[in-house]
Amino acid sequence: MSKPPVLVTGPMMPSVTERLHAEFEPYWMNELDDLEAFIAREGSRIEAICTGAHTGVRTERSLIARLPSLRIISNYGVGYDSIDLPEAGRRRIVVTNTPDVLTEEVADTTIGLLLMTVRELSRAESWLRAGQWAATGVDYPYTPSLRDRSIGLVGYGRIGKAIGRRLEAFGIPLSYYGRKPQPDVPYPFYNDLVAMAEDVDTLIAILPGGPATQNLIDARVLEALGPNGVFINMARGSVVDEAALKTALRNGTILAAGLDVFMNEPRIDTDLFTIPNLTLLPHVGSASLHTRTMMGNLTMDNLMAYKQRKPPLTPVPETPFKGW
Ligand code: 8YV
Repeated sequence: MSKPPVLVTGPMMPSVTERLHAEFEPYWMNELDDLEAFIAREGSRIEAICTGAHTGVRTERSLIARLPSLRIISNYGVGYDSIDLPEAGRRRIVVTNTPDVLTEEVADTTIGLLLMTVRELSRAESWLRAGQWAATGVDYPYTPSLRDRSIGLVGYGRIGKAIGRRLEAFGIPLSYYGRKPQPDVPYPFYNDLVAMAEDVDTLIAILPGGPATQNLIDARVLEALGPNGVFINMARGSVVDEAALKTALRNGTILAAGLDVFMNEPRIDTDLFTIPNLTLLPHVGSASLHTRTMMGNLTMDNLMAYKQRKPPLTPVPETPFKGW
């Protein structure tokens, strides 16, 4: 069977790289000296794109437009906000993602980041490692607690529900925000984020990025969350107004924040490093070997489905499969 040419937008994990070489003719964008020259030479042959949020490359209309044979964009990740969906849909290019296989991992990491942020766990460890315990002989200062909190889930999809299940076991009252209420959910529903922020003291963002959610968490929401407020972002950097968040943390408008996602990853705003009441993770929500291996397998299985002219396993709803 011939090997379809695939444009890969950046480095992939070894299991994906191996399968790309075995089954396809891969071209790594990050290794190309001259993308324009490559597209002029090979663009008309490219049938597939393999991409992921970690590559930092946006699959924009301008790129898609120059690949006339493109049939599938296989995304390593559940979020696909870096892909121009209207253009893919118009061209009947199928976009696939990796739902479900990362749900529980991201929910686990969310609980970790929440605890790190509220109980200041990484600050306490840094204090210990810096010799402060021995030098001062006093205990680390008492921290805020999860015990007296109520949490609003900003987004209640698959991962939001997995986070909710964990927080229920913690005995924490929950609310959720979305476009419309979901059936059989026992928690209060809000379609007004400022109203939910007024009623809870902790927000966890776990909803898709993209134009519809751009800067959803803005100065008004942070103001409503208030001086005991904690904000956790597991979604995309674009869902929060980062400048407003920095101001809110510095002014005490809210108490603390924990971020796993940022604008301009991986070259994020280094000013964030100077804010003490901010806990930072380098976009590791799903990044265990176990889960990333499953995501890599699904990314490749979708590409293989194209190669074998079978239906894709996990097309996104915006680009339904209608035949290759
Ligand atoms: C990415 C993620 O897949 O799934 C997502 O949407 O944000 C991550 O798990 C990761 O950045 C690799 O591209």
